Amino acid sequence: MAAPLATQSLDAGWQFRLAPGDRHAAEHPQAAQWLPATVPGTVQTDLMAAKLVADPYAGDNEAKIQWVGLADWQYRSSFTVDAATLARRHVELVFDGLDTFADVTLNGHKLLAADNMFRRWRVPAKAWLHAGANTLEVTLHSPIARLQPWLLKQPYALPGEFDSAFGDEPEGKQTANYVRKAAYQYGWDWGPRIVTEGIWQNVKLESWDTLRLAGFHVAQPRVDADVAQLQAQLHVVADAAGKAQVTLRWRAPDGGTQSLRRDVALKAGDNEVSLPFEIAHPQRWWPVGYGKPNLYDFHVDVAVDGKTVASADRETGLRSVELLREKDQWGRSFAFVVNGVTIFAKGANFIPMDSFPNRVTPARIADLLQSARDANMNMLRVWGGGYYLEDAFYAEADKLGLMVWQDFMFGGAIPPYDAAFRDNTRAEAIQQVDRLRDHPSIVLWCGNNEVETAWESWGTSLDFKKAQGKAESARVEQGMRELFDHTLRDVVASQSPDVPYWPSTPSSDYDTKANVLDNGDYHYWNVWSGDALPASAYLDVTPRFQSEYGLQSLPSMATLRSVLDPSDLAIDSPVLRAHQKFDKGKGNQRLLMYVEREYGKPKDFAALVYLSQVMQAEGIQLAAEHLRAARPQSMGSLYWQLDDVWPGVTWSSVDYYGRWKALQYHAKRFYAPLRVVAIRKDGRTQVSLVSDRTVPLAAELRVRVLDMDGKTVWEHTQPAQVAALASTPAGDYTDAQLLHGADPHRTVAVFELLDHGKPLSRHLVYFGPAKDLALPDPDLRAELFADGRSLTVSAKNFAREVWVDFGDLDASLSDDAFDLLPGERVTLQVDSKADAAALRKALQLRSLYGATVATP
Ligand code: BMA
Repeated sequence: MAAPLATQSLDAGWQFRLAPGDRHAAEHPQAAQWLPATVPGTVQTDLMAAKLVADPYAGDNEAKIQWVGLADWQYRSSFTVDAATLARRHVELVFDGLDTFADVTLNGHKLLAADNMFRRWRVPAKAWLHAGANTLEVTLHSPIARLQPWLLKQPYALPGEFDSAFGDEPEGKQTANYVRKAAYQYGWDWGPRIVTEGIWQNVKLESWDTLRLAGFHVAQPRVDADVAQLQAQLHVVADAAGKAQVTLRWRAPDGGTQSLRRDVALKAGDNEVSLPFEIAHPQRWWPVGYGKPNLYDFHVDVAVDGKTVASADRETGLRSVELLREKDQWGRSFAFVVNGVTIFAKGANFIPMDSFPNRVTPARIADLLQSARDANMNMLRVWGGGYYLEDAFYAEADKLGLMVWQDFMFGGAIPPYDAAFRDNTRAEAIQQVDRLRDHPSIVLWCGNNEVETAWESWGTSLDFKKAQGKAESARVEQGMRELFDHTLRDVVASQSPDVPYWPSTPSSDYDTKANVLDNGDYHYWNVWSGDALPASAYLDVTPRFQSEYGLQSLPSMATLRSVLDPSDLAIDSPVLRAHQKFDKGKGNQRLLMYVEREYGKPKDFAALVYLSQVMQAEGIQLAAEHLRAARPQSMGSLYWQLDDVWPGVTWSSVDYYGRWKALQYHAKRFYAPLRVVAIRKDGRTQVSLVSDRTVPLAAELRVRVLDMDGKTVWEHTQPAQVAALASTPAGDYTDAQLLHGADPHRTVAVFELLDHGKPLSRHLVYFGPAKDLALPDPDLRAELFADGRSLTVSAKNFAREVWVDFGDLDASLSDDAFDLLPGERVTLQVDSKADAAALRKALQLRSLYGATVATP
């Protein structure tokens, strides 16, 4: 009479209101009445839907939603249970995620007190259920209000991240350190403070009799070209001791199928069942650029007495991953090796795509990851101040061949050292690693973001050590060591031993202090933050792997207009300032400084938007190419940051709506598998041919020096051997050698990599900062083809950073933010819902010429 596990979704029919007695009822009486709730969801999004709070992304509304995260909320739902369900031996209530401090009662009986946003909760419910209507209630406590009275009584508060801008927490007394909840929601330097509460994942009732399949994993202890030695690992919870038959079937990427069957003996309770097997000549998963991202489909059935009672599916890719930590002439390396190939990691850091995780749809994820892939990235780092992402993210990364560096969720705050906090984190880590470990895209588990370096060097930690003394500081430090060097490392070693662990970013894995150039990974912030050095300072650092560095820019006018009134479109307007979180809103002045220092004074606000993106794109390009050219000393470039949490002024290259900034187009070129890099420093230009291809290429290098009006000063072509997986030096020129006496302000050097005459990659070099160049009027022209699907752009004279857009009409272009040599014409593909007439009307063209007031 064995029947399979039955699942009853409890996502429907929820209502919510302010918890009875909450002090916010006086000011928000409507929120004290029962309102429809969306599960999975948040209180904030439901209040928006009920029109009781305004969109916090618009104008300066962020301030007006703060009360929500300071209030306690109550959810309730009524659901029906039938007699058949109640007749099952086990009925369990499962919350895939509660945000965060939640008391759950079923028909008035207290079932659960949850305290970790990142955990799944499963509780036996049969004893409290009855046939017919049942009532489930969830009370959510404001995480700030819950912890603050306790924290204010403590001898100290641990060093935290960003102080609240809204006065709800005293400076330096941050509750966020003490709770397992997404840190960015407390406000970050690129996003608003919106402390969500709610039932943020699915709720269900699961009923079963003989056994439940609690886990299914395909471990890959050894994968190479000849063989994959695998282990199907099943976690079976059995009602009683007995026998079961396990059948494993799989479909290879080429469609071939295989299966194996095994009888197993189960004891009552938890059983770990392991089935070793091999696949000869596996069709391995490769990161993009190195082969196909092949995926196998695995399916398992567990049967009792010939009847299947539990099944599960896993899609996974077979690959080996190693973190290369070799001692060499530069110190100790940090490089990813996948299937034996040492890979230069090219990509960016990923932050949560929304303040409200429930608004992040698989379609938005797919679009964003496609943008990353289209920009020739091969790695994204899921930053530790957010949340462990939805399955769709990793599934999409698997499919696209994007590697994922996965942080555990610690954003930079110093964690408490008590054992209960550590146990809570361990439970979270086991669940999350178990959920994600079959994704071949995940190539690194990393303990935290910047906790090590925060403790070693941030002002707040240095002050803490002074104030609290040696003994207490040693206790705090030991707690972190325990958590990041042992607890999380051990979880990865037991749950995902095929993937490397790294305790923090940046780190040297405790060889030395964190954030050093010669060992481990490195975050470089002395450009933009720190001393606000010009982008040229990127050339002065050559770490083993640069996992963070960034420059801000404004998002497009269309994006700004979506949240700002026309009168707010000024760099110093209070509302634009509310959308700039760096240095308590002072970031807009920093941005202006970076633009003016390099390019001059923008002619108007629209020109500033454009110039800020050009500044960001050219600056990051310099750093990324410097790192690529420095291979193998450097083996990675992940700039800060790929995406946005809201329409704000930030370091992103793709904005909240998915619109590409100039940087994303530049990335597509500077991360291309074959790239000619020409870097000019102190009057010398060094040329490197960078290749991520696994085979060498016999090509040509053409050097042309052009007058900006079109005259060729000189030109030279030579054969060039582009070595595989390498950066090959290909020239070293003084300015005098390039210029041949030409005017440095009106001359540009063009370096091109040619394959049988066809340009594969091109790099321009200028002989001075942008603001000193005497750019000619390029006489730009654009013509849209009748079908509105392609566009030609041409320039009579040299044009730098040509930017084509269609105002508020959305259109993706095959290229943008490009240079045109004198007389050059390019054809771009246009993808838009708008028709040709509308596009033609909205078309705008700009370039550096005329963008500043100083240009003639
Ligand atoms: C880093 C990150 C983030 C931060 C970014 C920009 O150090 O780890 O915490 O948002 O810089 O300042």
